[in-house]
Amino acid sequence: LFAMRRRFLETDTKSLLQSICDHVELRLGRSKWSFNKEIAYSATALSVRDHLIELWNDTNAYFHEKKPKRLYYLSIEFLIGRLLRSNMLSLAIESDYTKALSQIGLHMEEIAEEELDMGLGNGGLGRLAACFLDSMATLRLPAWGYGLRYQYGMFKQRISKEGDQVELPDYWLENGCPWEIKRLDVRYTIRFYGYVREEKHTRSEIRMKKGKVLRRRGKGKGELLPYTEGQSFNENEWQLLEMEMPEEVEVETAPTEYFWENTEDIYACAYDVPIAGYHTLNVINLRLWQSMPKTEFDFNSFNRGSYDDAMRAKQAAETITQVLYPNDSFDAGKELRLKQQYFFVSASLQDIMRRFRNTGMPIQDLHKQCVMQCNDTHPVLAIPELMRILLDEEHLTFDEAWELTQKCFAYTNHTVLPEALEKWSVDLLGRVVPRHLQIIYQINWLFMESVRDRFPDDLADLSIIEEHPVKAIRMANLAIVTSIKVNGVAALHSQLLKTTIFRKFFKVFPKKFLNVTNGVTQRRWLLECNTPLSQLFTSKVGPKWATAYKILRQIEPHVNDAFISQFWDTRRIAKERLAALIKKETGITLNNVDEMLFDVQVKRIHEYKRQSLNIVRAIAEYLNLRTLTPAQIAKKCKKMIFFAGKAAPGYYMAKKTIKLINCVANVVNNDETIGDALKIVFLPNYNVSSAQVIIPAADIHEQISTAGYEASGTSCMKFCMNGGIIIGTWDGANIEILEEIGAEQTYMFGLKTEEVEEGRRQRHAPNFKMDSRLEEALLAIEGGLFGPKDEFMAFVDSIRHSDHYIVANDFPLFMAAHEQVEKDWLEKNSQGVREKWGRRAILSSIRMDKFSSDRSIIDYSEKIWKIKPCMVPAPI
Ligand code: DL6
Repeated sequence: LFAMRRRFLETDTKSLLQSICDHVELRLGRSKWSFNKEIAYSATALSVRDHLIELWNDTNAYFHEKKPKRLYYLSIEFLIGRLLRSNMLSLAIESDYTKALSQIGLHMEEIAEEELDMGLGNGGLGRLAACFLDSMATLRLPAWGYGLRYQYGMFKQRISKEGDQVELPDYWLENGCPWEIKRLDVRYTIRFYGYVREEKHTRSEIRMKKGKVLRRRGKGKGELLPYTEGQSFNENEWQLLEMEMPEEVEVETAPTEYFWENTEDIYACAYDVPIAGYHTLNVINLRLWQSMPKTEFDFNSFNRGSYDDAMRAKQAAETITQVLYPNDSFDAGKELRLKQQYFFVSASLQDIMRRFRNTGMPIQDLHKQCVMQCNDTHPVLAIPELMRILLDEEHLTFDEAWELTQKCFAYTNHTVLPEALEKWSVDLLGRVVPRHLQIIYQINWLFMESVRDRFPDDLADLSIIEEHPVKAIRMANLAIVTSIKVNGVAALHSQLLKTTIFRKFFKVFPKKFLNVTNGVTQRRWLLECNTPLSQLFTSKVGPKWATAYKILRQIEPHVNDAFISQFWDTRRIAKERLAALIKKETGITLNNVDEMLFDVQVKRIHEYKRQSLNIVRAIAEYLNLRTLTPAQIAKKCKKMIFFAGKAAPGYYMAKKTIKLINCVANVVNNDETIGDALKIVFLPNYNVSSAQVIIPAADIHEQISTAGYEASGTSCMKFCMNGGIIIGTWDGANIEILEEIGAEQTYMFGLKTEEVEEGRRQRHAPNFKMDSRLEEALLAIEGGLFGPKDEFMAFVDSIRHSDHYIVANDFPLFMAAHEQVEKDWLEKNSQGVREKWGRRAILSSIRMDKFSSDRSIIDYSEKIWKIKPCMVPAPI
């Protein structure tokens, strides 16, 4: 069908050139006779977008007609990266455009480099969301993504001369974004603050009611007095009677109505980004919301000449989606962050409800038409927002609304770190969205009633409201109570949810919890980022693995010497590409990359991810090299230890770790006595685009978090797909990767999750002996070898004293694993080829089918969303 549809697209060179030049001239207003690469990129992207829009419209129309149950993926972050090449690959038009551009002297690779990353996410869950959209479109699922259009994405990271991280704003819209379509016709009012006015609908009625009265005996006989239970009276004077008496009562004529009033209102405006499925006609939508003022400015102030005042409200409205919060754990108490979250869910739900109402189906069928997946707790205000809509707009009773809402949401947890579990103070939430606070209280009351008898001892932990130290709403509790299903993102993580942070909920809802192991799209993370390796694979088993990863397993019988040599050729290309990037960004030269082991750790800088362990290991290796003779050094394995990643701007220890890495690199790279035996590189500004260059070049990759702390990890999957050998702890998805690719393809080390507590105890026992190489590394830092020791005191202390992440326990095991790595790297066959290593790298890659996001999305669809593909047919 795709091939059929392709015939309708004009992709001959002449048409493509015409289209590009038209965009240069008519859309971008430049001369088609002379334009720079930036304009060439924009025009090419707009031309590709023309193809997309056609398919995107067809897809939307088809979904509208067929009315399938739809999945809405709610994520406050989407870390998309670049789109030009991935869209061209999906539409199978890359070679056509490459040819067309070459006719006017332009190289596709250079043009593609002009694209600024769409960096609307921090890392983990945002990049996962982007991979998931790719798979949803490719699997032809009736799904949409909803997110925020931050004007400033993830900050740009620079490294100062002193080695510190410097954060610069990322204005990714600098040259406009050709992929998005501004939808002037789609906008909603979003309300904040104000108060809730209750309107009770009652009338007074006189009703006869049986009651007790006192009637006087004797003198004044017959006088009546009301009697209250237990009241004493003189029985000689009064007689107690039961009789029918009139009573004035308030009768409810209609349910109480709640009016959220005196609110501050702004608009949410939609920007749509078409997401192409791979070789299919389905193109789905990512709808991003941007905040706008409802009135451009305050005329009264303007007329009075107070221009600042006139603009204030406009600026306040625009601030909401101005900038992405650069934290991957929770931003406690930030009012603007709460407003972002509510803005996001309110706009998305209004849009979803409008679409649902257009189907004409009764509101009771809402769950048959839509299911919403909350990517972490950031979108969980969608729950009280849907309740508000059902109660205050659809006029359902609370019970009806609650029953329906519980059928519409599912929740994914991405971390067991307690500091990342969102809580909003009742004060703040009640001020920003007062109606929602009322609803949350009522939900909690119903929930508490339902568990009070069965779990009397657990009520305080189960409650959605936390009482101490301040009254706060626990967003994860609200999500779990409401959701159809709650999932973790790797087998170990899902198990830990049930046994640690959510164990009380697991007792209440044992069937709600399940695992869906993460995955990544092989289209971006192999096909697009590693053309030589992809072509090698395709040459053996054809191209279908791009949508059916399992096919790559058929390569196994072809893995002979010749194939392994070809694999190393692809690796050399990737390493040269990375070496060129390193040279450009840091000035560091890497020689003879073929011989050099590329040892890579890229991810957010975080104590639990233990870049600390890796840098003290690098120092230990350096100190050892300094004790060797030149002849001994010449025999050693040459290696580059490579780091990249951003630290949250307020995360002191993470920023010190970056500084230490840079300072160590500076000393090591300039030490002529060790020659090329060791290079240390910190590449600034890690993002999706640089990841696409780094990942294919890694010989080994470090996945070394403290066991039990990394929910899943996804870079481990991308590296393995590209034939990188994993060195890792028994954590997150590492464990499942080992099960799939075989232990021989991995270097696993370190304490297991269940050993960590005991490890900590031993670590702090008086007889704990720190490994002498670690001791020397710490002494070298303290002695000022890498710069003023005061700079790194906190870093050293964290390992010497608290060592919460058990660096000292795992250090000797890590060193031993690396000794084995070096030994294996030096092993070559009689033809001088790293045959064994090459075989292991290839097996790693071709056995990774479980970690394709296609598998993850199929799991979600079948186990949680209960949605089916809705494939757009070819035009007749
Ligand atoms: O599930 C995606 C990704 C996991 O692979 C990582 O292990 C996990 O750290 C990351 N978490 C986040 C932020 N967590 N919170 N909140 O991105 O999710």
